[in-house]
Amino acid sequence: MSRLIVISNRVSAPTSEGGTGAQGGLAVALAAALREYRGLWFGWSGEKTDEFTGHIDFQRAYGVTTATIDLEEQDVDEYYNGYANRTLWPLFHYRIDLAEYDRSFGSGYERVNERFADTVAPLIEPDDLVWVHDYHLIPLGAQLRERGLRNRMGFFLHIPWPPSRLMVSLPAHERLVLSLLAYDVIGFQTEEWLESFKHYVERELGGHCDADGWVHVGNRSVHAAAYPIGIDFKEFSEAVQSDGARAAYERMKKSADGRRTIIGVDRLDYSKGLEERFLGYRRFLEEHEECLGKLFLLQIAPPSRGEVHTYEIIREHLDELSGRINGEFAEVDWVPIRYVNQGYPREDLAGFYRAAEIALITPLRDGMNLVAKEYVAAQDPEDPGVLILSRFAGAALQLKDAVLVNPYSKEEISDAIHQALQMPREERIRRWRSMMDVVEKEDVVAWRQAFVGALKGATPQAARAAG
Ligand code: ADQ
Repeated sequence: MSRLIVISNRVSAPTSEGGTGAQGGLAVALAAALREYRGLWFGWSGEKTDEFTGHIDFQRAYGVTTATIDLEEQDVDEYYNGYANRTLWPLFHYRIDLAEYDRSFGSGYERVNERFADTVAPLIEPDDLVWVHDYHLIPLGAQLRERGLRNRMGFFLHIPWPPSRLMVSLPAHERLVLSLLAYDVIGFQTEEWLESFKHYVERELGGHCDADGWVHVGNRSVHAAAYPIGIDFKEFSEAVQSDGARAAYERMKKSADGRRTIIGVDRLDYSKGLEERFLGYRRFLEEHEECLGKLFLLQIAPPSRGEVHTYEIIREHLDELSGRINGEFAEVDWVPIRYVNQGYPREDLAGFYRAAEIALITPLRDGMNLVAKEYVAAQDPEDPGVLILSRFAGAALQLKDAVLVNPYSKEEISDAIHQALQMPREERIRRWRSMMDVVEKEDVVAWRQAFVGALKGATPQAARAAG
């Protein structure tokens, strides 16, 4: 049987056999796949070294082998903080106003992808399936092919694919997209991002896309499809039933003291629409004086990517805005926003979700958004809460019974909160059941099986067959 080689920017070694503790569902799902296929997970250790040596640190934990390399400071600055997070991340989230095009970022990105290719290539055997993850490693497949690898290779993009009109603002965009065609399978979160990709291929590369999901450019043919990622439903359901979750639920209910809770959980990132969310919530408070003192917004937002300046700015803005709103509306015994900048174990999150009558998840653009699915999975079937979800999150295409909003509109956010507060129990149950059905069936296990299945089944590229 083929082994599975997973390659991603960062590697998350399992911390237990099946469950996760603080780990995310993706790490658990990939670990399960690696156990099944006796595979290897390769990536950056997160550590810096004075000089890149190509030394690989192998570790084995709970049936999974991980292999990590350290990167030089300049690599981290140009590849990770630079091209990945200051160029591609904003561009792919439609924020060309924030995207920085610096030549050194582009060359650092190429260099680190080559370093990945040089170090991982000798570990790959001819029958192995190779699965590369996310925007940090787009050219890796092409670089592995240059080193003679003929394996089946797939790439999955966790974030949106931007419209062609935005994509062309990236210097050397053709080169980047052409490098993707070295893979056999390219996966996107939703049909929407897939459509944007196909549009680019037809318009900018002169390729054509057939009805069976094949994209043809020159003599290359690649299978491109949508594989919406889900949560690890089984693991998360167990977390919901755990003692930890129950304690977190009690803690929240006690501190809410009869007030209704609106919850938001996001990495502190401009794509998550936190500022717009706070403004929408403020509009609600202005329009519904009768609700003052009777509800609060619990926003959990741990800082991310602290070395990137834009993230310092958004943090300052949110500190200021939440302070201003609290100053405007708070009473001696009530604050409207509880703004918490830290991460929590998954069991705690599960309890917090269950204790909240409303989830307000309003990214301006999001590949999928797993928090929305976790919220649904954590609800009490007899008395579920209401999910308010941005129509610009990939998850909105699956969770059609959420209250969908335009996250840029204060009025829509305000109206949605009002609607959620008034929603009769029968309607909440009906909406929740239909969403729960999707969250349960289209979970992370189904996602990886679909992707790996496609990778196994993809006919080898014409280019390789010819070579
Ligand atoms: P993210 O942008 O990180 O992921 P998301 O899908 O919401 O967004 O996943 C976040 C994960 O982190 C969730 O599992 C959540 O529980 C956890 N998390 C967030 N805040 C936390 C906190 N304070 N404490 C503990 N855990 C916290 C990227 C893309 C998404 C895509 C995923 C998976 O941007 O669109 O859904 O990858 O493909």
